[in-house]
Amino acid sequence: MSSAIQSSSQPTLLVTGGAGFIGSCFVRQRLAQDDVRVVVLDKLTYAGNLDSLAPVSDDPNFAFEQAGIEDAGEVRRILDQYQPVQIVNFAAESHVDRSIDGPAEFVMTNVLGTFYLLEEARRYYSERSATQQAEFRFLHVSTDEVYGSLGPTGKFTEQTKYAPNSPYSASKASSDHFVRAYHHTYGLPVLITNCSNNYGPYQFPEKLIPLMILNAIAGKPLPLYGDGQNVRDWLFVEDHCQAIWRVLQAGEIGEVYNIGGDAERTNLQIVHTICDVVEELVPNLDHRPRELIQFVQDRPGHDRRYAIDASKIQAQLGWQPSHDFETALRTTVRWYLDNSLWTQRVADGSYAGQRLGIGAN
Ligand code: NAD
Ligand code: TDX
Repeated sequence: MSSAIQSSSQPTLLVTGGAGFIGSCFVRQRLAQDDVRVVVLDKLTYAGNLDSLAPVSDDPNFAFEQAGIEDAGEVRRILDQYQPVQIVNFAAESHVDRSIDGPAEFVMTNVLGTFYLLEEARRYYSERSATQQAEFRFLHVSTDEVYGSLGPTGKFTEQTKYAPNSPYSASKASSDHFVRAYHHTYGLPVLITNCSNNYGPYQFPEKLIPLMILNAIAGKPLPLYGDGQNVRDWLFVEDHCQAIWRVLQAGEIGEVYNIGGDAERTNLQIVHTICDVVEELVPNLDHRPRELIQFVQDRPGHDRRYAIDASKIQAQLGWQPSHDFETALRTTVRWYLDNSLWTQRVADGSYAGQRLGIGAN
């Protein structure tokens, strides 16, 4: 699927991890809404799927390159070949439970991979003209999990000190620090976004919401870790991608922006809502989804609560989420009902819905 984009005056974005859940949404959104060209650089791990880019695969403004961000030679070739004006780094190992079972991959991609990508971005930037340098941005997509766990009150702000608790969040925290350092030390024009939990179409079904949707439809157990009272702050993936685009266009170089949708829910509330929506949307179910809920062994080091204070991006960049949680969750359930082929194709490898994160594999 590698193809050369024809030269033109349209700006080219390099999107790493663009075959994953959030990255593919960003790519589909940009090609639908903006006059840009997009090159996706993705290693196609278990979480990366070209099926998620199928809606844009014939778009002449789209190109795909299979490579790892840690592969400096390939990154260099791709930068030199496509000459992007900006880089958005979504590429990462993203699942907390997998980071408990096997942290090494998280260090390799999230820490070392980001480092090599930054090195190549620094070289590329240094070879740009002054006009190109003025436009260049390296936007690093990160997570609220770097801030650790909250008690019953309070929210994460951009000033909250880093306190990562899982190998995943420690690796993301490390990558954030490298990105920051490349700005302060080398003058690379970087931006960092820290977002709360995303949900929506095309999410790999190891994560809470798609796993529960698919199991509720199939009549399989709905495993809630611990007491089900852990809280996450949920944001529809399309709102996250619009926020990233806004930061890329108007964010102040070197700044951090927290992104969140003000939609705190306990995991039990989420699963109850999913059960009720599935029951409503699927006629003639032969089971009651709520009866499938099982409380299972807790995740080791399970963060209790996340909540984002998004007032900075709202006040300074005018971004607001445009989807409310219950409506967008329904849209998501409907999408999984209508796209069972996507689910079969992405999960036909080693992952078949089994419990991860307790060394049971
Ligand atoms: P995902 O796991 O669905 O996708 C990750 C993508 O990165 C996949 O396409 C995969 O093939 C690719 N990839 C993995 N290792 C790579 C490597 N070494 N080189 C190149 N590509 C590689 O993840 P996601 O949920 O879309 O998350 C995207 C980014 O957003 C991540 O950086 C994650 O930390 C961050 N984030 C995610 C959430 C969330 O709720 N999912 C919330 C906040 C931030
Ligand atoms: O089967 C499950 N049962 C369960 O109770 C799963 C998969 C999860 N959970 C709980 C654990 C969490 O409290 O649900 C909550 C959400 O779990 P995940 O979907 O694994 O997400 P989380 O650990 O919160 O991390 C997510 O949000 C931040 C993404 O995976 C990260 O990439 C992102 O940075």
